[in-house]
Amino acid sequence: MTDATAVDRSRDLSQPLDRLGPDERMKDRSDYLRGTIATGLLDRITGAVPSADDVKLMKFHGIYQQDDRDLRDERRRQKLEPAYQFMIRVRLPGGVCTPAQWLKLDELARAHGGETLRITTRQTFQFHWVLKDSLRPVIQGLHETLLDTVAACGDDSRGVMCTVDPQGSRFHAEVAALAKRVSDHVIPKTRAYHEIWYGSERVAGSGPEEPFYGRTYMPRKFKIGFALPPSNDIDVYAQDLGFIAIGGSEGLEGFNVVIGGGMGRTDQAPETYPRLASLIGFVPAERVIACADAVMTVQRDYGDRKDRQRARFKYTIDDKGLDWIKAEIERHMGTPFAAARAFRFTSNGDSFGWNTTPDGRHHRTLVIESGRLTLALLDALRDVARVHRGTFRLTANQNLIVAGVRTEDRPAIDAILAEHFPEIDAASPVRRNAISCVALPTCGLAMAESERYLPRLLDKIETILAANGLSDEPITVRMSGCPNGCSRPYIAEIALTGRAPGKYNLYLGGGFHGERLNRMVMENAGEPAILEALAEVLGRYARERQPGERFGDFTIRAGVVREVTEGRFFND
Ligand code: SRM
Ligand code: SF4
Repeated sequence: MTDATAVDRSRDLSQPLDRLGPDERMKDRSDYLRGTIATGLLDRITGAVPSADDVKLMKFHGIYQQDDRDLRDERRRQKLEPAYQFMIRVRLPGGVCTPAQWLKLDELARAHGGETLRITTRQTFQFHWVLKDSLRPVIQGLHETLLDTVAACGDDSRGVMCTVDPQGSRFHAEVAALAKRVSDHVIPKTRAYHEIWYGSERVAGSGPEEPFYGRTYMPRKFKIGFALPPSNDIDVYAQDLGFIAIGGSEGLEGFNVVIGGGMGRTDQAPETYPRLASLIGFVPAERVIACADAVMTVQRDYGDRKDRQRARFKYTIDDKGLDWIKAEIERHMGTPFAAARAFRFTSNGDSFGWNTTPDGRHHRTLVIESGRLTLALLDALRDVARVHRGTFRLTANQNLIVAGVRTEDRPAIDAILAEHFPEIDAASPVRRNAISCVALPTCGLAMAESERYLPRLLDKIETILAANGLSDEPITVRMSGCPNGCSRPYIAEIALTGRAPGKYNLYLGGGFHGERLNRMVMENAGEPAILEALAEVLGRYARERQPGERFGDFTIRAGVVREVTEGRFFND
């Protein structure tokens, strides 16, 4: 495949200061993300990074400063500073790592990360509970196995996703390799990361330090994902830029392109809303990088640089108009999009248990509740990693595939899992299709519990399903601890987003394969009211559904919720 990069990446991209809000000006003066991070790390007086600007800049390096919210009140009473610690997010395009990398991640999590790892909804690992002094050891440890955290967060293109299950499509390997290439292509080029975390010397370079991003990077985070029909496991309509693989008899032909997806919204702020990505056309496979460049250029140059609440690409598209944006992308790409090709998604979930691909390799998908790798799971998976000769693949539903297993290795892996986790396959369909974000106690934005609460709520939902003969129904349930929607709740059939401790907004009517937004049916509700509402509508579903009808589709046909026909909705 030839690299057809159509966009001029060499011009100086610094933005006029009068166009910039406070965060933009901070990026502009950050010396390409260096700030004063290196000196702040040496400060022994506080467990935090002392400069507020550095806290923001560290996100571009994949690091979030947090504090243990369970301890906040007590520490305040004791007049102590908050229990500062850091979250570190690994860059893992397409969610694939080797057993050697797994063993290093495991070792670092045990030594510095509270003996736990977290699989995220964008197919990577997060360390939590990392103390300031451990930041460099973790990042240098990752480097030993060629892993890093560059641009895992921040106003850049982060975490390129790719359908993870190799069994669904014969183009899987090709598309996964392309996703990796796009990820490598779009990461920032500044050497700040190497200097701060690896201790490299600063050397004067020739040419601009950040040829694409300039000094102010993107206006906001930018998310790219590759989906391989019939699986929409990565929720391509939630991406700023999504590529939907289209194959023909000759092989991979190219990709339908969707733009402007996003979940985040703010309560009581109707100018913010979730939006499904819009389909704008088709590009041949060899134009994918040129297309990504062109789309990112348009958002870089026209995205809102004053109001961060309205700076995501979805708002740029709605403010400028989809046709205008598409024409502008085509202008930068140098070629028009072809007409979109036909495709069909059937699910955005994972397929569990053992599956075998035509190459004779076996793939075992494990349910990992909320993606939380507890110490017991780490123990089991460390044993698996010691005998495994394939890869580990993280799914966008926070599950794990032990992939590419040779026939002769299967019994050993089965034996390890049976010994540590005899019930690892026992999760009900609704549990297998459930996602919850991290929320409390680490997330600074959480308004309510999510990861720690969803399992208990699911127990009760399972009881309702069983009472209605629906135990085998794979209904999607997603919970987020605040409206930001890190579990992609606004496309689930049942969704809960936190408003206050114990209080959630309830949404119904999303599409089973992530193709339709849901709508809010209850606001600020507690568990009894939520369960009562679910019991009623699930009861109706059991009695009135048509053969094969999905729960989300039923809620619309039955008039429980009004269908969201556009790609976005204002909370009404
Ligand atoms: Fe997220 C912010 C966790 C996927 C939308 N997200 C955060 C922060 C970093 C809180 C913060 O800014 O201080 C959370 C850290 C919690 C913690 O303690 O770990 C956080 N987001 C997560 C993860 C770990 C959730 C999970 O349980 O897996 C996911 C990490 C993904 C990754 O590996 O990169 C995660 N976040 C998402 C997704 C889903 C996706 O991208 O497919 C979304 C919705 C899609 C989207 O971007 O629109 C999402 N996160 C947000 C937002 C709202 C953005 C917006 O446009 O309004 C925020 C808040 C913000 O950016 O201001 C946020
Ligand atoms: Fe935190 Fe809200 Fe994201 Fe949950 S949805 S991880 S509470 S920002």
